[in-house]
Amino acid sequence: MLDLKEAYYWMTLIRSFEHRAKSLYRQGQLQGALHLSVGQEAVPVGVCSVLRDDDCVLSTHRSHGHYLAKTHDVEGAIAEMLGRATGCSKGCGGSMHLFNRAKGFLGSNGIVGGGIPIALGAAFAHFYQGTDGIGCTFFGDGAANQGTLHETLNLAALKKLPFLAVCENNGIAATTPTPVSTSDMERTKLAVAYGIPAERVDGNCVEEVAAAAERATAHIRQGKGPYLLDVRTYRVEPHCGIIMDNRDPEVARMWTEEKDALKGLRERHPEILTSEVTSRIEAEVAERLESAVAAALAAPEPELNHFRKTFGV
Ligand SMILES: Cc1ncc(C[n+]2csc(CCOP(=O)(O)OP(=O)(O)O)c2C)c(N)n1
Repeated sequence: MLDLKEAYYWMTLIRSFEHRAKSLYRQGQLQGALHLSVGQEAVPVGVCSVLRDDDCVLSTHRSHGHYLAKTHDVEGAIAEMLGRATGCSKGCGGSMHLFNRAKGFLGSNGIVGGGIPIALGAAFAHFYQGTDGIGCTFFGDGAANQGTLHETLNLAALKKLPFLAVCENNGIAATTPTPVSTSDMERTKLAVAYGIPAERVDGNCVEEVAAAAERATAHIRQGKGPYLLDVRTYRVEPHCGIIMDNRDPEVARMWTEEKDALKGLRERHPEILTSEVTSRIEAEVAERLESAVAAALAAPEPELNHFRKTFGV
């Protein structure tokens, strides 16, 4: 059963984290590419609410929300993005290379579709070890056109592997709207082709995402094989900080105002998420985030020796 206050906390934290990362980027404190997931917070929070530490998650280039929802490691994430030795990848990875083995986060990935077969490997590991753990991958609708997804779904179905595929279907890949690149928007059909059960989910409703993820993980943990979720959502920010697109302003307004995930959650549960409760959560989030940023900025950069040992140079 989804804890609504907990879900509100993490969705608020992810959104604030993204806004803070954007301001650090603009100040020149944060190096490299920055892919923000503002608007999509309900997807990782809903899915990860039913995952355990021993379940493995593989992510994408747009990974901050996935990392935070799976690990709750705010401090390690911001330090990593600021290139500090205290970061979750020791400051050597940055935004697209977050990693936390203890919490089952086996990496962000700058290669579109790159995390999908790695999650299959994690599913194989659980299968061989005889556990009821899961290999889960998030991927975009653009990545769903990569051959790697089809190869992975085939093998996962063939071997009945504990594999959960979560398509974050935000309707656009970089600046290309999905209908321009994709013959059929209905991603559940990809799974049906391999005999894998699949559901289409409202990705801006965290309760719906969590309920679908609960059905999926129950199926997988019973040894019945893989499951796919086609989660419909909307990316509010441009693809990579600066790359603008020509999306319909009316559609953008609908998603950001009417269908906003945080606003919807508040409105559906006014008796639990009272203004007192949400204000307290927002204050706690702001305080935690600012102290994480301050600690990261005060932390040392990785030593050159560490790079030498890691990369052999
Ligand atoms: C194999 C590969 N091809 C192209 C790119 C360039 N690229 C980076 S993000 C992106 C769009 C991905 O879209 P989608 O999978 O829908 O994810 P979203 O950005 O919407 O989260 C592209 C084409 C890449 N990083 N890797």
